[in-house]
Amino acid sequence: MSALPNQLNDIIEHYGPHLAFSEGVRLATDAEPDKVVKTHCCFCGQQCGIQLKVKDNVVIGFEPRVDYPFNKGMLCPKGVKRYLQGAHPDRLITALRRDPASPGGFSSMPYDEAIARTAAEIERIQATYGNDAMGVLSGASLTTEKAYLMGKFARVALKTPFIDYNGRLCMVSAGAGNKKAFGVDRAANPWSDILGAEVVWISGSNVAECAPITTNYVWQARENGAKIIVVDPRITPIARTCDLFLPIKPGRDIALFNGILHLMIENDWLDHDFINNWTVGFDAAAEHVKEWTPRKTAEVTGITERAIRQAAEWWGKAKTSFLMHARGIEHHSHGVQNVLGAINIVLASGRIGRENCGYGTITGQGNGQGGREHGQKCDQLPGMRDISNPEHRAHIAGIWGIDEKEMPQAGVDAYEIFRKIDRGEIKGLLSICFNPKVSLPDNNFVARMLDKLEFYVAIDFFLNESAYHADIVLPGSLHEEDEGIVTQIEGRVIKINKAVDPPGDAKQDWRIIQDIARAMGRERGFTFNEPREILDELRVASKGGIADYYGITYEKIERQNGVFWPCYNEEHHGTPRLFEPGSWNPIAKGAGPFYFPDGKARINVAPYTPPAEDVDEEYPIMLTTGRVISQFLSGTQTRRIGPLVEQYPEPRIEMHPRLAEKLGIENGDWATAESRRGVITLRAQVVTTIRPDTIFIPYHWAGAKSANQLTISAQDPISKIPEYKVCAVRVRRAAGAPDWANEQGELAGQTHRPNLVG
Ligand SMILES: Nc1nc2c(c(=O)[nH]1)N[C@H]1C(S)=C(S)[C@@H](COP(=O)(O)OP(=O)(O)OC[C@H]3O[C@@H](n4cnc5c(=O)[nH]c(N)nc54)[C@H](O)[C@@H]3O)O[C@H]1N2
Ligand SMILES: Nc1nc2c(c(=O)[nH]1)N[C@H]1C(S)=C(S)[C@@H](COP(=O)(O)OP(=O)(O)OC[C@H]3O[C@@H](n4cnc5c(=O)[nH]c(N)nc54)[C@H](O)[C@@H]3O)O[C@H]1N2
Ligand code: SF4
Ligand SMILES: [Mo]
Repeated sequence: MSALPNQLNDIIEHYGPHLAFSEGVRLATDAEPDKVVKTHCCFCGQQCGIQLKVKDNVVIGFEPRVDYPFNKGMLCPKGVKRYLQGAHPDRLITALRRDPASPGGFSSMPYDEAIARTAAEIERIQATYGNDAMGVLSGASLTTEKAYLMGKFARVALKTPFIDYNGRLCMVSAGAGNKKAFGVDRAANPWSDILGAEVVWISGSNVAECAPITTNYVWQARENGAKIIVVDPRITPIARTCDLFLPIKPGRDIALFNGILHLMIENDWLDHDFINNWTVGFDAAAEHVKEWTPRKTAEVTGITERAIRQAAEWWGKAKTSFLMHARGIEHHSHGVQNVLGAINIVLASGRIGRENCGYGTITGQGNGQGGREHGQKCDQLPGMRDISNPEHRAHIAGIWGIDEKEMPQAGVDAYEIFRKIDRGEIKGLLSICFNPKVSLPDNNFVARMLDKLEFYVAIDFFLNESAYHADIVLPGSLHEEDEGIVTQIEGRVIKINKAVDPPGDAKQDWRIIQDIARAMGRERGFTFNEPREILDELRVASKGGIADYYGITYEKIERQNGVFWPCYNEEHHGTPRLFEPGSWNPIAKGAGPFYFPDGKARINVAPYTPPAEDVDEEYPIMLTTGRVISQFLSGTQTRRIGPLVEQYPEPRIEMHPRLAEKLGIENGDWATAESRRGVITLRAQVVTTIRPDTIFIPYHWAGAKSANQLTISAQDPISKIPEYKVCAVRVRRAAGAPDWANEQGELAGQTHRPNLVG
């Protein structure tokens, strides 16, 4: 039943040039599949193994995949329903051009014409304003091959320094902190090390909703006797089953880590041998945390002194432990300092680089790890190389076949690209796998900037809210329509396998990028015939770098069920646990386990600074933002999957009963939250699981329902991550229902035509 591509030609002929989307298709989910393809989930960084059932070139369902060791057949609700995207009526199957006369604002156009127009516009902009007038925004849901290609495309084909990616909103504080402390940016351990830890410390992660399979590791550890410590302004589902909950005030985590280190020192809960042999900087940090007495820590963090002492004692006395954190401590204007504070208490304990002793930052996007290693970051070249390092530049220029002098220098972060549009410095934008209009802070500004562009081309499989501002939209590929590698939460490189062909005129993303290069006459270096060829170049490019993939092949991944990088050569099996005593890496060259010339880790002084925008009389309440289990990121994908929409149909403002009472708001009432940047009216969800001085809004919706109307564009000075996790707002009971409650359509942030099948 319902072979989507077979119907496409008929549909295209029938609807003619106004066709924007594919026709709805009912999935016969109980049909006998033609084949079952082993691959991974398209959503979060855990990359659960999954098998897709395929019939007539359509994914019609899934089966558990029990042979993959990370999730052993388990999936969360998103993984279970992901297959409903492919046959969704909104799936882009032709190129689109902006057409105000068309009811949807766009009409379809032949793919080749769209490519020619894109190439001509890029050439016009670069001829008029210079190469630097083009910007590129890329994404960490792309495979590593594509991420690599995007970095190369920007620097070699477009010759612009201005490429950055949506991991800028996600993993960069973790990455910068890890590089400062360890010299390398990857989870230090396989997750199996969680199971035998005596203490599991979780800061700023809603594990059960955002890294659902990790919950299972934490619970198994608990069954093995581990004590679980959770630090969050909200009693999240994982916090409900923990042994010690620290209800921190948003934006104060560094104070807590400094307070814990203070108590570790005071009670001599330290591993002196490890500190002396394998770290640098302890004394300065010890001096700095002297002032972070339990009393001062309690005052700043809002956590009781007793709870702080208890956490320090459990952590300090443990023989084995695992500390993990996610965006709750990283999405801050001092996100890097928070991460350094977390790493300091790990290094002081000496519990890293051994079985059951570890540390990991919880990766967000599907390829949040691989997507941040091979050059789509503004200051980076493949293999986690540095674009400002002459040797690194020469190595990569050699592989790309260009003169090193031709290679652009470092660009700017994704938000700064928008400021450059504002200043008239960037005139043209190509985005792929990024929805800045929903996901960037203070997004009314972002929307205005998208309109200010002379030319904007977006590549996606759905018309996301940013692409509504585009001149040309090119129909890219869904996860199951292409193959390639991604690197998941533990640092394990795995393989995405192709299950179906892209429908209609949709193309694999890497083909689209190469088509644009060819149309500009800049195809040199962009003539790959398959992802495997891109990987082969990437392997050589990464060789000798920190993220060394040289020994990783599709075959080895298949054979070993994944390969942990670094993997130096064909014989090497990869490196599941980093920093083991006696281990070798290309920076220390045997001097020690950490990625610095002396082989030692860095303990950094991590000073506390308050959030960029603290509360005051005018805006007395803290707003923090994040996720719910059934929705994913900007919601482009999950707001189109009916069963997920039903699970949590619209954003709500979470508030404590005491705050609600003070404001005269009851559960389910319309409430208005207002910051210095924007205002939003949503229903109140009155819950006892949040601090009374803080409200929480999930951010997966667009338009009038978008939390990012309120958030602040303050950024961490080192990582440039936006401060999504705290800004100041005021809240009141709304006079009535907001306009959006009566409107339909994407611009109101509604999900249109959710696919209710399945
Ligand atoms: N269901 C679902 N899963 C996802 C995603 C999704 O969109 N939906 N996205 C994926 C991606 S890209 C990412 S980055 C991850 C994110 O995964 P998480 O970081 O776990 O998710 P968030 O909801 O952003 O924030 C985590 C927690 O931080 C808390 N928090 C807020 N402010 C602070 C603070 O100042 N200090 C501390 N200690 N905690 C604070 C919030 O209350 C929240 O519970 O999830 C991944 N998985
Ligand atoms: N207020 C607030 N804002 C936040 C956050 C928060 O906690 N609070 N979290 C931030 C974080 S951690 C993140 S990661 C960002 C996410 O930021 P976004 O870039 O908005 O993330 P997505 O929703 O994944 O949008 C990516 C787009 O890529 C498309 N896409 C997915 N896979 C592919 C592919 O393989 N090929 C192509 N061509 N397109 C693809 C999707 O359809 C979607 O339209 O949001 C950030 N914004
Ligand atoms: S936990 Fe993440 S990877 Fe696993 S099924 Fe859910 S969304 Fe997919
Ligand atoms: Mo993320």
